[in-house]
Amino acid sequence: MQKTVRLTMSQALARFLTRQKTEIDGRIVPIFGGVFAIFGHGNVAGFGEALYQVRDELPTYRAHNEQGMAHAAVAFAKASFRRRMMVATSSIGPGATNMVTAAALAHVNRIPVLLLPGDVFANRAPDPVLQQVEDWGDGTVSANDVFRPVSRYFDRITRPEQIISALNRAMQVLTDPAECGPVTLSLCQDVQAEAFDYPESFFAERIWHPRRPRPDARELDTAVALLKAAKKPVIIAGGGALYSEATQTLRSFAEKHGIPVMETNSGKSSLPHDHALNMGSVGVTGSSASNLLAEQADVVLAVGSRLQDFTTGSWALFKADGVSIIGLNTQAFDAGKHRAQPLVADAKAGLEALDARLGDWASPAAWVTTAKSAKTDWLAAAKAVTDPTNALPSDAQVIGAVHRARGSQATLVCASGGLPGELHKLWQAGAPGSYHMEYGYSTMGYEIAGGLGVKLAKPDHDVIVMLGDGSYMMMNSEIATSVMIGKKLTIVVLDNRGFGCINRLQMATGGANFNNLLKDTRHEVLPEIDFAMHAASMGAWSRKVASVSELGTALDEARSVERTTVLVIDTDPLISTDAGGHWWDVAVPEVSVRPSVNAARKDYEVALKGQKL
Ligand SMILES: Cc1ncc(C[n+]2csc(CCOP(=O)(O)OP(=O)(O)O)c2C)c(N)n1
Ligand SMILES: [Mg+2]
Repeated sequence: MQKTVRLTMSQALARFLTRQKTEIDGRIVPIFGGVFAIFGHGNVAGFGEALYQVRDELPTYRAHNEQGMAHAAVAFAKASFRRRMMVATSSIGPGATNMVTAAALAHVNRIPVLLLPGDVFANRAPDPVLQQVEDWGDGTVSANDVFRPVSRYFDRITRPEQIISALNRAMQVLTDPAECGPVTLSLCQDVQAEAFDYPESFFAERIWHPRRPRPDARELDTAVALLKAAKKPVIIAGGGALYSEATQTLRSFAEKHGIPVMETNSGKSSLPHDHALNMGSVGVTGSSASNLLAEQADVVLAVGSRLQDFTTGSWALFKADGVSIIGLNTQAFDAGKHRAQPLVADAKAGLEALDARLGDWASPAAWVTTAKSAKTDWLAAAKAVTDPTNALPSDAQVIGAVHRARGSQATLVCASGGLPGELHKLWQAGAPGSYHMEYGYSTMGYEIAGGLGVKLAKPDHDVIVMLGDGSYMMMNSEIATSVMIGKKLTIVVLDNRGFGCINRLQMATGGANFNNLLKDTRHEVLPEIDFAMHAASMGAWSRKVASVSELGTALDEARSVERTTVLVIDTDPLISTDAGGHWWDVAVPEVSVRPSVNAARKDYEVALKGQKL
């Protein structure tokens, strides 16, 4: 007879979560770093009560917004290179659907997170329960079905014993480098409280090791042949290079074979900024060095990259005739994008296999010389835009000031607005993971909540969050959580009084200045938002500074403050860095009554000719 233990579904779920482990640097640690929870009738009595029972082994944190807490959970996993992760649980209805944006973010960025929204009664007795969305054409639909397209695995738990198979599947998905992403288990309220005789073996400790798939022999042959024939090879390092912890391997591979490396926004910090072969950012927000080489490259080895439009310059960046792309990726979907030559494998294992077969082969010495001189030119251009100023600063000048004050050791967090492009070009990243950019979904409102998740993952690191006024207004409530749980963030708010980057995009596509900067909106009163006072009201130490030199002083002062600090600086909404960069496909109207739109359309049609389909 199998030994069993009688528990509610919620108690079994909570106990199961505490028994899942992983190994980091030879130490066995819980794979779940904790649970973010906001309770309502859909989870307080069931899963909430069960979380209380395990609170010493699996800490529960109360946040202020379900979207924010789920962002924090995703950021925790990203900062842990997907080796550890978190859980986010909500009530039904609005609490649940508040997490959908975070699910999409995790889905796009391939980051594991376990979402446990409450759901309607499986027995349907009280229908419609408060907050139930009713579908009169389909009795099986609830609001939580919106998680389906943004979950890698979705399940609805309508019987207590279902979690035995559902949690096994959830763990497989969460820990698989190719599949991983958000898992949503939608927990019917009545079922959370139902008891079942669970086999004791279900709660046995389980240690999950990340899988490192090795390349297929034929794919490896093809990739080796392409590289050996290359005269101008480049490597694009994406997020997968970091998640695979392939950075040391990447470094020696690049050095030995003479291949310049360029980084996507997600892969930045794969090599330290001052490594001779690190050409910096690539693509739309690329350095002049990377983009010069990418335009000439005959073989592009993309390591762990989704090859999104910002990386490929909307597929107009690689200009050489017959250029080949090798897609080294654990996920076949990414490896074969745009008819790339797939090399389906873990980044580290794939680079090792390539290295073993390439032997002493190296690219022509002239190619590396070209790369090094292109980098020297770029560094001069980057210095010019980040040097101090006494005028109303640009984003680049603020970036310069933050870097001078805190250096490459800090972990920088950002996601949206004009900053991701500027930081991608200009931030000088140090150790792997010291640059945390969410630029797959580029979600306004991610930065502060994400910073909290990063700090939970890396409590000893100096976590700096940079964001615009628009993103701050969209979501700032987790400042209060960071103060409450003693996880210090240094937050720098760049106030250009509006959606600066979209205003610039609007101008570049011939549009009128309309509905982006606050002054260009329909208003009776022009808002004068005091961000420093707002942040102080949530318990943060805050300062409004008048210049980049004052910002430097305030950042020094903020170092010794124990709680979250918020520094606010006014910036110029019209300036972004012209140096480097590449065309980005943003569709311009084919007909318009505005001459400036017609002119932009003409340029657009010319640019489209450079796009390789
Ligand atoms: C949730 C969300 N809504 C809309 C957008 C589109 N969008 C991208 S940047 C931006 C403006 C950001 O303003 P701010 O944070 O002040 O940064 P700035 O552009 O001024 O640098 C908008 C509306 C987005 N990325 N995310
Ligand atoms: Mg702004």
